[in-house]
Amino acid sequence: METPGKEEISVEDEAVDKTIFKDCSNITFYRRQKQQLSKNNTYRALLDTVTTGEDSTKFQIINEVTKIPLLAEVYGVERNIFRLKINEKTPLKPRYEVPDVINKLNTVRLISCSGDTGSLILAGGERDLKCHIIANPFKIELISEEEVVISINSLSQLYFEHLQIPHKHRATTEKEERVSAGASQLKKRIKKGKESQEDLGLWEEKFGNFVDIKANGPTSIGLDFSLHGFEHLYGIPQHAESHRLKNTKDGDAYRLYNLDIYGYQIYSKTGIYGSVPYLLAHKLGRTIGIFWLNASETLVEVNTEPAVEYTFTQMGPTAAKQKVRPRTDVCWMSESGIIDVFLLTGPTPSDVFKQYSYLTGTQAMPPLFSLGYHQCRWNYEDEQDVKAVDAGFDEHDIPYDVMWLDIEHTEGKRYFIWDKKRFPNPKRMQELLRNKKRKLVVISDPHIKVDPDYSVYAKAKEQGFFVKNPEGGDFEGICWPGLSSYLDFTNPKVREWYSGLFAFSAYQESTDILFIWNDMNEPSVFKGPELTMQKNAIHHGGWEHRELHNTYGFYQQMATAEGLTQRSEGKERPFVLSRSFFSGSQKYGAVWTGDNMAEWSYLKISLPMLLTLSITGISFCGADVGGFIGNPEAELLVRWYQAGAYQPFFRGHATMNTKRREPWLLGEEHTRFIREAIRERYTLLPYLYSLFYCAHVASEPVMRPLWVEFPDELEAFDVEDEYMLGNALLVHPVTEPRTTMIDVFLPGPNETWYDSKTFAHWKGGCTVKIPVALETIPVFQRGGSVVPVKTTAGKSTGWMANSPFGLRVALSTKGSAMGELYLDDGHSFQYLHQKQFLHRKFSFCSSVLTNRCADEKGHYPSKCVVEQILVLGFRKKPTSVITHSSDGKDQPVAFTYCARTCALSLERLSLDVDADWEVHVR
Ligand code: NBV
Repeated sequence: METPGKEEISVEDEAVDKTIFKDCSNITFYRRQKQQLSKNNTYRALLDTVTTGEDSTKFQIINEVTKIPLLAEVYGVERNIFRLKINEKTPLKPRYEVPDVINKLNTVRLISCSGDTGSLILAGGERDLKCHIIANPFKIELISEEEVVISINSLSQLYFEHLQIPHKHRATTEKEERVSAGASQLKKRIKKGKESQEDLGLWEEKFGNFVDIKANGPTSIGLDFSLHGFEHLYGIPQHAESHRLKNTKDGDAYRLYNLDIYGYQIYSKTGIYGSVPYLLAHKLGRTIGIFWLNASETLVEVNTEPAVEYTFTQMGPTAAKQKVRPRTDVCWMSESGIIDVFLLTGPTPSDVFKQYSYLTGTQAMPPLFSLGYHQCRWNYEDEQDVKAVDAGFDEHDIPYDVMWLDIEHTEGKRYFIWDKKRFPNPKRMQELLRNKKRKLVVISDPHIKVDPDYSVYAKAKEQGFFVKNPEGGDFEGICWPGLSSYLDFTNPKVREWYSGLFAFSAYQESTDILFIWNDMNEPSVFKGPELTMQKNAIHHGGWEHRELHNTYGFYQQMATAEGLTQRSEGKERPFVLSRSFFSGSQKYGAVWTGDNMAEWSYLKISLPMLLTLSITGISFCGADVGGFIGNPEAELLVRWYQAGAYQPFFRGHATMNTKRREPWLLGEEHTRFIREAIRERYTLLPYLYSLFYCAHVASEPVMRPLWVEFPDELEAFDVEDEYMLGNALLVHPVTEPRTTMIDVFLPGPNETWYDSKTFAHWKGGCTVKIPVALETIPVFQRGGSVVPVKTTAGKSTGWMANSPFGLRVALSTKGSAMGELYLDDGHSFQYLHQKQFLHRKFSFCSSVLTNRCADEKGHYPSKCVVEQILVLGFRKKPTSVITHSSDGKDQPVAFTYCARTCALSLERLSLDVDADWEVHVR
């Protein structure tokens, strides 16, 4: 088998070799900042340089030691967002500013009201928001309703390494002298601290056998933010860590550096696969966000000072008490670029979600099939294997939508070219799947085999489309195909060309049921430093890889999604799964949490990992069900399917050399439980699809931590072993072996919660003990909600288009409930361009359930009917139930009522889902 890379990195079922990856002590820009900042590091704002333009207010700030000025710009951005940019006033050459991530923004003119001498107040936005700039020492305070919410640089951690001319080319200028005065101070300090200049990596940095030669010298930046009253912070994926950010005081900072870490360690702050440099902070009454727009290696320190209460006894006969609010200090440090930071002022979680998606876009509306179950393995060996696995699902009556092919489907890891020995007739295989109304996803990695006879390589080479090495030749590294070059997706021309490779005419034997998976796009380079690309490789525009490393995968997914859209002339929605990601990746498809292990602890950590992705804009996320590495015991596999069934992206996957584990291979009983979990997923699809629509148009995450739905409830702020799917379902996956009882926290003292299977109900605001068997998935419906479902699961989503709906109505304490259904063709952009969609609203009030239009703009004729209605929490047995249609016809319907569970059930109804009607319960 032609996979030279595999022997070279260890693909054993063992965890990470730590010597390959850095921790903070090996990161020189971090060490430099720590050393320098421990000394006097004051900046002063020169308020006499203030100029106010249409878009922004500009002023200079000066370092008191080096006297080199920086230029600060403050922007008011629509939706109560502030943006602060700090760059060198006169850099030797432009510094990297992240392109292609931020949408076109409307700025809001800030009005300057004079502060006291030595300060300036800028006001703007719709609410009472002010930006207070204090000159000496330089500090900015963001004030809302007379209260300081965030202060910037109050800990004097502003740090800026100015571009310098390399020593060999130097002719000293005045500015140069000042820069070198700063540098020589640093050198003196280095000497004192017994660290050599080399160790601080100014122009060169060593790690293991790797040397990073820095043509631009040291370029790092940093800034601190104090969040007043906040002790709960979340965000900055991707780490295999708790949902709530931890203090980093005694350990490593959170690292944002996209890396391929096979079997990554859990409860670690090391960076894996993707980065979203954005965090949210929440306290009672307010949620805010900080988005640090930088694509170079980034570190984030978090330090919470808890609330304290001082008692002064010496002040008089009665003791005086003073409360000091908690505060969390966050320090962002990046290796390169400029300071470009957005402050999202909330005040509610949902405002912050909207503010962030205004900047970076919302979740793409996925094609419906992609919310079904995906069956993957490295690898399904050949066409026969695919056929057999596909048939296995039908034999065992388990729905599934998508078959996946990993790297072995290609000819020698030449993406876009089929291995004809294994897959002699890819079209025939796709036809088989199409006839079953199923899809195929194949992998396409960013490395391209160095082989002049491989047309993708030859064409890219000819056009200069590969990332370059510092000497000007094509960068070459080892990956699956052996020696490979890497497409430079940062170049728009490369993206355009790459997109074209997905055209049906270009991609031989591809059809419209084939979709794409981008893997290894951190990028993964087997013999590279930390298994990635050297930082001094050169991209389009002459930019070093270090400047944009964290966006490499983002660009590949962008180009792939564009390619899939274009091949249908803009008509069909793409589906692209990417391992690497950045802010804004949500616009291009789904992501997953990479190479996890088949262990209970990895099932458990998948919840906080997915919650963190979800609140940072990436709703379409999942973890490999079963765990990628190793062989899950049957119980773990069942539990993982049960959890995955209630998560946005639901794919079973396993690495090479693991035992086959298709859902029917672990004995009849386990097969039954997995079948039930997958079937439950399929019945829930109307609700899930509606949630994705809501993520797409209204920026609400699909999977939500409890604090998002219950922002006023302190007990909810730390919960990460359960979550809300939309606003109606609370899911508490079982993540421990041999569990017979679990504690479920049911939030909201004014809420009622219903067990979705037994219909037992509880008042919220307490923790309840729930007995669980292996078939139990603890899911609770919130009183006051209506969840639209399908009454049966089909073989795949394609078979369910016209199948009947059911409504699960769970009454609030007031006896009411509400819910929505979104429906469209499930695959095209007609919902957008032609408004071909149906958006209905169901409400139950005063014993009447109504179906009404929620958005008059949409039209989509549906043949579907609502066949079943279940009302939970209906206190007394009705005497009659009558349906009332819009043409005035009344019809009595049969019902059953269970007095023990207070469940009213209406069956065999035939109410058009797209029409107005009422159901009267008397
Ligand atoms: O393409 C092979 C695998 C893939 O199955 C997995 O999902 C990715 O995360 N890929 C990594 C490369 C090899 C990992 C050892």
